[in-house]
Formats: sequence, C-alpha cells, structure tokens
Amino acid sequence: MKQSIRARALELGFDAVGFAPARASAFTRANFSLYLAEGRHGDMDWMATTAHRRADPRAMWPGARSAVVVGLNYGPTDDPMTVLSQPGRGAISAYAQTARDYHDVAKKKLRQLARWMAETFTCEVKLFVDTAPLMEKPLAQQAGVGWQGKHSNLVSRDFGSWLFLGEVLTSLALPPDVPEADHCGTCRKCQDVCPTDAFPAPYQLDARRCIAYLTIEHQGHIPHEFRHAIGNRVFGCDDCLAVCPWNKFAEAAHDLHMQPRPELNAPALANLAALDDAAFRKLFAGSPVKRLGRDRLIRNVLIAIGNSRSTDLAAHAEPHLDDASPLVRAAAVWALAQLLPAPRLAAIAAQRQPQETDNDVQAEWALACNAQVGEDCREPVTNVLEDASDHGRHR
Ligand code: B12
Ligand code: SF4
Ligand code: SF4
Repeated sequence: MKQSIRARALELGFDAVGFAPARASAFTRANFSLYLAEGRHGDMDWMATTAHRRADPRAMWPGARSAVVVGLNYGPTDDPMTVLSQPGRGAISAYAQTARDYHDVAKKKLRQLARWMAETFTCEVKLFVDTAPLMEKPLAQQAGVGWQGKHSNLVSRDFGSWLFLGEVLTSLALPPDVPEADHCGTCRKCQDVCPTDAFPAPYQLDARRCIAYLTIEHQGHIPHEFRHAIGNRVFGCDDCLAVCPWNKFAEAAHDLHMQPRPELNAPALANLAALDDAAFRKLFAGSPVKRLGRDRLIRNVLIAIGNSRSTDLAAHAEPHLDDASPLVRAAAVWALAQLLPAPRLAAIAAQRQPQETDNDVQAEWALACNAQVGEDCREPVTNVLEDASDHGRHR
C-alpha cells in the first residue's frame, strides 16, 4: 500500500514522500507552548487561537492515523542573495517568484492524491498545505523527508532548503518511515547570517524579529529597530535558507509552475513604488505576494527605498506622502528622512506635517525632523552626493 501511494505521489510531481504517525511528540508540543508563551508568534493571532488543534493532528481530526508528507522542490536557479547587493532593486523571496503560487500547485496535486487514496483503499482523507492548523515541519521530520535545521525549517539531504511541504492525513494505519536524523552538526551558518538576530537559540525562531514575518505577516508599521536590517527585502527573506551547506545537493525546480517569473526577480524599486492597486493585482496575479495587498507591499518598498542610499529614489517616495494609507505615508516619511538632506526634509515637513491627520504619521514626522543631521543613516547620502558616480551604495 505504502509503495503504491509513494509511486502515485511521485507520479503526480511531488519530489519527496514520507509516512509518519498522525501525532505530535511531547517535545514538539512543549516547544510550541514555549513559542506561544514567549509571544514569538507576534500578531499571528491565528496561531494562538488554533493552538489546541495545531498542537496535535488528532486534536484536529481524531480519526487520523497516518500522515503522508510530501515535498515540492522549488530550488532557485540563481543565488537568492545576489539581489541583496543591488540596492535599487527589491528582493522577493524565491518561494514567491514562482510562476504559480505553491499553495495552488501543491493543493491540486494533493487533491488528486487524496481522491485516489480514498477510492483505492476506501479510507478517509484530509489534505493540508501551509494554512491549516497543523505543524508540518515536525511531521515531515518524523516521516523522514528531512530534519528541522537550526533555522527551524526542514532541510533535505536531496533538496537542501528548498522544499514546500504538504500532507494527506488518512484513517489508514500505514507503517511509518524512519525519522530523519539531525545533520546540522557544528554548523551555525544560518544563525550567523540572520540580519535581525531572530534566533534566540539554535532551532528556535522569534518570528517577531524575522524579516519574513515583518514583511509578509505583520499588519502594522515596521518597527524602527528592524528597518535598516531589512535592506532591500520587500517580500520575505531567504538568507538563512540560502547559506545552508546542504544546498549543494539541491536541484533547480523542474515543475513548470515552480520556475521563477523573470519580472519577479529583482524588480526595480522605482517600478514597484509606482504600482497602484490595479497594477499590483496584475503583476502579482497567481503569486503569494498578492495576499499581502498593495499597501503593505508599498510600505516594504518604501523601507527598501530608504535603505537604498540613492537620492534619485527619493522622487519615487515623495508622492506617497499623499497616499490614502497611513501605513504607506509613515513609511514614505521614513524613507525621505534617510535620503534627503535636513533642510530639504524640513521644507517638505513644513508643507505636509500640519495637514497630517494620523497620529502615527505625525509621530513619524516628529522623529524624522528631530533626528540629528550627521546621524549614521544619513552620512552615506552625503557621500553619494559628493561622488555622483557612486549610485546606489551597498549596505
Ligand atoms: C507561522 C509560519 C511562519 C512564521 C513563523 C516561522 C516559524 N519558524 O515559526 C514566519 C512568517 C516567520 C515564517 C517564515 C518563513 N516560512 Co513559514 N510557516 C509558518 C507555518 C504556517 C507554521 C510554522 C509553525 O508551526 N511555527 C511554530 C513553531 C513553534 O514551530 P517550528 O518552527 O516547527 O518550531 C520547532 C522548533 O523550534 C523545534 N525546537 C525547539 N527547540 C528545539 C531544540 C532542538 C534540539 C530541536 C531539534 C528542535 C527544537 O520545536 C518546534 C516545534 O516543532 C508553516 C506551515 C505549517 N502549517 O506548519 C510555514 C512554513 C514553516 N514556512 C515555510 C517557509 C518556506 C517559510 C520561509 C522560508 C518563507 C520566506 N522565504 O520568507 C520563512 C523562513 C523563516 C524561518 N527561518 O523559519 C515552509 C517551510 C518549508 C520547509 N522546508 O521547512 C512551511 C512549512 C510552509 C510549507 N507548507 O511549505 N513562517
Ligand atoms: S528568514 Fe531572514 S530574518 Fe528570518 S530568520 Fe531567516 S535569515 Fe533571519
Ligand atoms: S545552515 Fe548549518 S545549522 Fe543551519 S540548517 Fe543548514 S546545516 Fe543546519
């Protein structure tokens, strides 16, 4: 039975398949409780509200006996970190550059697998990809698909960091595969590369500090503490995944839907800043970026513009002082404060600040205007002006 399920899953285009009992270990449950108790989930309230079901697959579905865990390879063709040294461009995480949203691609294949299992073995099935209250990574480790590395994501010996996960839970009692062992050893590359120091300890992530959380999940203003570290990352972050030495075994994705779309690879910040709602929807149709919404993307783009050290890009930030969204206006104020000399900023503030009705944006203006000229963040702007050939200095 297992062999034919595995064969069917591979035939449908999944790259990895494993089997595990449909339950979470006491260790996993304890770690999840600690995560919530420490508030590491930030404003992802849905993690806490579904905690009971999320902590154990059987709390969600008491009839579940086994999990068929699948992995879909989205191995990028280029190093996702190359764009980080191109400050006039936005870094979109590799998982969001694919031709189609992995949720849709994996769900379609999982639906076919689940239906086939139900018909062939007369069993009950439920399928999951990412958004359901199920802890997918520990389950995938139990199923032998990989191990949870020190960055907390699943690492595969065959595909490195680049596997999406999905599952079919079933009422069938299938013999489990051998869980994968930890192969991190003494390596700590992922911990060391993290720009925001988001790992309180190896294997543990404080999502509130993670750029993926700040740029994708966080609804409000991006905390000042992290704005410089975000650099030009406008959607997600791949750094801890990209540096993993196990990627030397990774292969570029072969599923056509997992191929990168060129227009989402390092788009110019100036073009992103110009997107209105309709253009945003068009560009990101079929991409996970669409769920972010135009306002939060522009918020992120303005942070990246502020970090660009390019005075040319200030012209693309300034129109956003009139944006309908306070989230966008606040980020525009911050971006201009990073790029413009103090007298120019003061002149704009004199025009705009009195009309501003939102308290948060007012606070942003106050901070921007009180900041001392010569502060770290402004010094390089002066350098750029002195050396006009040096457009877009690296962070
Ligand atoms: C919430 C969430 C996020 C949050 C929080 C991530 C997190 N680590 O908690 C944010 C927004 C930050 C995020 C970011 C990303 N995510 Co995400 N995310 C999820 C989601 C929905 C839930 C994860 C979860 O349950 N977290 C709760 C914590 C407590 O669980 P945990 O991370 O497994 O933590 C374990 C370890 O801490 C471990 N532990 C603790 N101490 C110790 C000590 C030792 C010795 C050991 C061995 C273990 C250990 O125990 C905990 C429980 O198992 C899953 C999908 C799902 N339903 O599972 C996708 C998922 C994890 N995300 C995914 C991806 C791709 C990403 C990003 C790479 C996207 C990007 N490029 O921007 C980043 C990676 C950031 C990172 N380093 O984790 C993929 C990962 C695929 C994979 N190969 O693992 C998933 C599985 C989605 C999918 N279906 O493919 N994500
Ligand atoms: S995704 Fe980026 S910010 Fe988040 S933990 Fe990894 S390296 Fe740090
Ligand atoms: S970078 Fe090193 S420590 Fe981090 S997951 Fe990969 S092997 Fe483990």
